[in-house]
Amino acid sequence: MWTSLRKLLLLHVILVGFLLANGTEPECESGQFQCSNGRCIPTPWRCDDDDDCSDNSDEENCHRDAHPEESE
Ligand SMILES: [Ca+2]
Repeated sequence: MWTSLRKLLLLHVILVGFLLANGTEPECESGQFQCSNGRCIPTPWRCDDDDDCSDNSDEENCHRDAHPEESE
């Protein structure tokens, strides 16, 4: 009885630790860009003239040299 309780407690600690590790650090994986609102998008989506972050942060600080066909 005591051992099963300890097992349950250990499982609980592992589960909570897992959830905390995932919940408190919203870092993006490699190859992803993190928006100002914490959302992760694939890096190629950055500076593609499409608001993927919903706050347009992926379209900020872009060097607009990639569209030579656009008329000024
Ligand atoms: Ca975009």
